[in-house]
Amino acid sequence: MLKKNNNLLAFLVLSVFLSMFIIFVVPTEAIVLVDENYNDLSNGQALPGWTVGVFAQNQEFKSPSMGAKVTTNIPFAYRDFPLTQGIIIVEVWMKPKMGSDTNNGLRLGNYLTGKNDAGDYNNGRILFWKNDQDKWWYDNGAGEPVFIADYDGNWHHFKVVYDTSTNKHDLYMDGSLVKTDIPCPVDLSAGISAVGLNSGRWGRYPDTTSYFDDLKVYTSEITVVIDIKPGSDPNAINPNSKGVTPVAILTTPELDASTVDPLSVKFGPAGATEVHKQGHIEDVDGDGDLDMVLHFKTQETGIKVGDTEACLTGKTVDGNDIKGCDAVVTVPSKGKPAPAKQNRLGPQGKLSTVWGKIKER
Ligand SMILES: [Ca+2]
Ligand SMILES: [Ca+2]
Ligand SMILES: [Ca+2]
Ligand SMILES: [Ca+2]
Repeated sequence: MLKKNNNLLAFLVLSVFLSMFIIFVVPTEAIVLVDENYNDLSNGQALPGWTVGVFAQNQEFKSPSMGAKVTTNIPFAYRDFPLTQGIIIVEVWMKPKMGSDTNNGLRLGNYLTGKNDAGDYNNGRILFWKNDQDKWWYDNGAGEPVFIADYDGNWHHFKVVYDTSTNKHDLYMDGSLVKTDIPCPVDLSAGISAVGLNSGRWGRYPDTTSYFDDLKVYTSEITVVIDIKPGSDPNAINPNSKGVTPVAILTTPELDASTVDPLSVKFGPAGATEVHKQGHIEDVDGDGDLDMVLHFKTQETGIKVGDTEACLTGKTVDGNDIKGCDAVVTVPSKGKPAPAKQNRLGPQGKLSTVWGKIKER
């Protein structure tokens, strides 16, 4: 009986873990800069790799059975990583202390101009926070707070998708987009090298206690497997056709195709968009999972006679960039595939894009 209960417990724990993993999976080929769940630390232990004011704790956690707490207001507690340019994604679960004595926010920055007297990076900025009125805010880039939501005292998931080439970021809360292209008042175009958290209002360290868990920092990269003209191989395309070309985005361990935003997808060198303004969800390759089929007007794709590959780009609903390519064989208007142009990639092409670039210190 005891063994049975243990098995049940293990199953429940595993189920909770897997459900979280599925919802907020890090793309497998991303460059991971920080990936911390604190599960293997001991209660009260100072977090390795951080400045002062953050500790492992077993009271509140999002992944079993340990989380972390931040107990410093000024300066923030910082976790450094290699200076990185490109698309940098930060994900974290946060559970701030309720009430008027606690602000709890997340800051990004770099070491390039050092730290101020208080110990915060000069070249850094708080991007969002819970304030002393128990409301969530983000900075509009001009130093003005913009209301996101009331704070209910529960755990919330935040995701920042920062593009150092534009110095803007997209912000997501609990998987929903809050705002795209939020400018940053400090210039982080040279790269980001630190994430910081704070908790409190009045004091320097130590101040009040807020909780966090499952902190991840990584660069954007999702490999998408697409199948141009599903079921056909080679993928013969007549660039002069007035018809449509179907393209399937296949579900893989790295991607649930149903999470792709069909309106964000562009196909071919000219970036054709979906004819029906929607994705069609079906198991197009018969492997038991649901894929997304999109249709593009062939003449809008920009595919030219002689092209041997066509690519698709887009975004998932929670903001990750996707890209995938597949082989094509163009046919002249009269009909047959041009000879000797084999589809060397087979029916399903594969290509990934690395957005991040790591600089050595
Ligand atoms: Ca944890
Ligand atoms: Ca095909
Ligand atoms: Ca599949
Ligand atoms: Ca499938």
